[in-house]
Amino acid sequence: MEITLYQFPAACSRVTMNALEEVGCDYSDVLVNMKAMGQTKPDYLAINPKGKVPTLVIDGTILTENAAILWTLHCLRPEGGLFPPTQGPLEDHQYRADLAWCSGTMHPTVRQIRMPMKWTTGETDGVRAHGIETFLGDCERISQRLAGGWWYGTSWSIIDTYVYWGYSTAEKGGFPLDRFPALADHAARVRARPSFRRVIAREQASLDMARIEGMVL
Ligand SMILES: N[C@@H](CCC(=O)N[C@@H](CS)C(=O)NCC(=O)O)C(=O)O
Repeated sequence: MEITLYQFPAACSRVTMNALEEVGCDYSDVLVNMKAMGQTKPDYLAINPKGKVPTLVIDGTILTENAAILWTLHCLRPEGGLFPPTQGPLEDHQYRADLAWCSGTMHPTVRQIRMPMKWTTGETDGVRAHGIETFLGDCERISQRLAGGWWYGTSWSIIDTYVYWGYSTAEKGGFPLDRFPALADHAARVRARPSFRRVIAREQASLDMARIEGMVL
């Protein structure tokens, strides 16, 4: 399989890259320079007309939407460990519901906090404050959910990286993550995973290469 990931370091494409690293796929990655609005340029819109990362291209088939991409990777490599093994579609439903929650509910709330200007043509303080209030409740529930160690108890899943991406991005937008010690502990364990370390190294390498090529980031 020929796989290409269109990504921007620290964006939600980080979750897709972690999934690729975890299942052990060979892939190339292309940096979409979101600092220069590269996601809105015609060459990228020709690949993903929605103008978002991630985009994953597998043997010429274009996949968008993190939740759908992650589920597809799980279906392609069920032994890859993105989700714990289950008995069938009814049990699997919870995994799809959790992916849908991450992308459809958590992600927009996080963006309200980190990029409030995308949510209003007016002042941003109220938008961010509302996002923080919503996410405080989410982080209570995420903390409870992690009581067994990981989102699904004793074994890591890609949902752990997804919620990690959510709360770590919110923190960059001023969210008081220090109120949630369980998340600090979880964050350290997500970051310690070899697959995640490879993601950080690979994102950094893509930034270094882009700068060498003269891209302003
Ligand atoms: N629904 C999409 C959202 C992806 C998304 O919002 N990606 C952000 C980066 S985290 C992006 O590309 N933002 C660019 C923009 O909004 O202009 C998904 O879940 O994949």
